[in-house]
Amino acid sequence: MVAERILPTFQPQSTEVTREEGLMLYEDLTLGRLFEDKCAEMYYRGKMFGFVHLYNGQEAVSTGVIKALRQGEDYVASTYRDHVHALSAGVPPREVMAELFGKETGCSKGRGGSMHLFSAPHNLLGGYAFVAEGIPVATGVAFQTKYRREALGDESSDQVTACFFGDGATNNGQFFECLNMAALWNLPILFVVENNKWAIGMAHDRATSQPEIYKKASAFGMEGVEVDGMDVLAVRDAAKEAIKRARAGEGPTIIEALTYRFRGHSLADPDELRPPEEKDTWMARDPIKRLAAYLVEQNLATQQELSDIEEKVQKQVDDSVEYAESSPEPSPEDLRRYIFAEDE
Ligand SMILES: Cc1ncc(C[n+]2csc(CCOP(=O)(O)OP(=O)(O)O)c2C)c(N)n1
Ligand SMILES: [Mg+2]
Repeated sequence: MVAERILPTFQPQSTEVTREEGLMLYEDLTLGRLFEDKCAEMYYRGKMFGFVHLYNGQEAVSTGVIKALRQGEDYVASTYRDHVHALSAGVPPREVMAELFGKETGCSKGRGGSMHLFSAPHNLLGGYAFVAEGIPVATGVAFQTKYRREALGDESSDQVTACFFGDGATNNGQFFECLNMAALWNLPILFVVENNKWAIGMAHDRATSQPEIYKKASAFGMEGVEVDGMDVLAVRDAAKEAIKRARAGEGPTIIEALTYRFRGHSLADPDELRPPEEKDTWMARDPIKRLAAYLVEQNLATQQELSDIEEKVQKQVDDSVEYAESSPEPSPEDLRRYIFAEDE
């Protein structure tokens, strides 16, 4: 078997983590995991329709990047694997679950479903079903921030956009076009590649001429970094650097986070193609267990405090299901509503 591409252990001493931050990160990671586990349960009980792509295993990327942003001010663009990005961005679990159930109270009014979570109040620019589809949208948003600041003289326009997508998306033309424009105009954007080694059943190394995606940045004169995507502190550290650079007008960054999904591509995927040894290697690197061990070892939290967080989050997730179940379906009279922006 080919050796796994794994980075040296990140040294958390190089970064500052307070107890408060550590607990906040732990809570967000746990919310992502328990929410997705509940989705699997609800999907198999027939409560959700269409494709549902879970994020288990990749939580450190969402938490590490989004929790380093200014919540509700900076922008987040996602993919079809979007539930956890939405949660990290602050969309209430109730609204996300209701959306997955196709209910009127969902963040996209039940019209979007799993792959199309959207929330204007949280600057969540959406989940996108087409691979790489969010990249030009995010690039446009980063452009408007810069345009407002430089052309319209709005000093308060200093938002940063974080654009998430997979390894498979980096073989799509939109990725290269947007890198070119983002570098050319020094846009305040983070291109966060979640390299989970697979695009459905296609192994990344078989699909691309240069598997180290962060190196593609150099062709555009852009910063590119690789980071251990199973370590939330490492991701947070890389994200903070890139955000600082973007906010200071010093341009975009590619962050290639090396990660792994613990479940199949979607809940309809029997997941028979990935080698068991590969799965074992990555599951042993669970980002949640890793942060828990660090917090306890550093005396930043006790095991009991972490269990209390899990219990609190589980209640929130259970509550989101009750909310979704008891919410109304969209009314047939509203079939044509929300197609245009003026339909608030
Ligand atoms: C433009 C386009 N081509 C093909 C597909 C079918 N498709 C859906 S997900 C996917 C794999 C994408 O893999 P990656 O970008 O690595 O993201 P991951 O699923 O691993 O998060 C493909 C090919 C699609 N949705 N859109
Ligand atoms: Mg992938």
